[in-house]
Amino acid sequence: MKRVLSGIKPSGELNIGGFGGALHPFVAMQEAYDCFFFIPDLHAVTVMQDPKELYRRSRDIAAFYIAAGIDPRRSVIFFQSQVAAHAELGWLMETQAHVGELNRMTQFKEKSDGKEAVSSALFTYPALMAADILLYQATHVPVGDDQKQHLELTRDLAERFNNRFGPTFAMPEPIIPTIGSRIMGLDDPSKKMSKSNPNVSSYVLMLDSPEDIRKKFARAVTDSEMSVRYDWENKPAVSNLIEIYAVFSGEPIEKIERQYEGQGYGGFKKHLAEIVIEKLLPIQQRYHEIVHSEELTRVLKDGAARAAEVANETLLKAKKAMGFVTFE
Ligand code: AQP
Repeated sequence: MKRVLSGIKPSGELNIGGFGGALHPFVAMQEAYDCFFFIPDLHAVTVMQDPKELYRRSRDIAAFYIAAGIDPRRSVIFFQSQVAAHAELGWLMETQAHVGELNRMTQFKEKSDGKEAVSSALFTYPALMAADILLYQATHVPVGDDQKQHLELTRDLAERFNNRFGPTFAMPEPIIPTIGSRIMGLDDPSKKMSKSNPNVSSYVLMLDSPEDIRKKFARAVTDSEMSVRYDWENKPAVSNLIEIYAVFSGEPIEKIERQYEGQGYGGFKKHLAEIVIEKLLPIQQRYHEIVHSEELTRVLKDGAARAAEVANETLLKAKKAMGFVTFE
């Protein structure tokens, strides 16, 4: 059985980067995999979160999962903090991870750079991420480009654990979407489009209005060549826009290049905005219908119970393998 586990942190407002690299591929994956999609709220608190905002954003992400097309009858949707096995196996995985390995994680370096007080949880985050994945015996993990290093560490920890204590965890493989795995900021194509970027023009939010989406694409940086050509090395800003176009239209890159050949950026950017608006409108509508609903609460309660059943079984296996006294 092929099984997927992945999630989107409720650490900010969801933008089209998270849609391209995560949500959009999640929906398609339901066809081929047994899927567990969680809201990694324990990961969100590795940096300071306002409690009210965390609460709102956590439900938001869950509502976006469903609004975008994740079907709760087929896939398990749940909050990480509601399945205690995550924190428990996270601790056990910390005992397997080396400080040197965690020190090499580029995301930690980026997120801690220049900060005075950095939580120890931000440093040990990859051990908890390993636990998230290994608890479900996930065979595949869809990740954006920036999460590849963390998944490599998960594989190393799984292998180390299995060698020390006997076969316990499945070895997860990454699935990196060919298109949309690295959507960059609209203001600066050298930086990932990120929830925590303070510059509002750097991203398009899933809930942005059509006017804001049009404005943001109109202002997006390009270059002076005036040709719609996909070439990340020499034309990163335009390549990023083409990539967003491809994710939202489902059209191949070459077709997009041909369609806009010999035309400047004006028309291309206008069409891009309309394509994004067209895709987002029904998702926004469904999101508003369910975000405060009892239906969403029911889905999440049911999801937590289904997830806990699988997770607790693996946790028990891991604890027994390590020599803990258990009475089951
Ligand atoms: N810009 C992006 N392009 C492609 N994929 C992306 N992902 C995030 N941003 C982009 C992918 O979405 C999955 C969930 O990411 P996450 O929200 O859990 O964490 P993140 O990567 O740390 O996202 P942000 O937006 O940068 O949040 P902050 O700023 O709070 O850390 C992952 O697979 C990610 O690769």
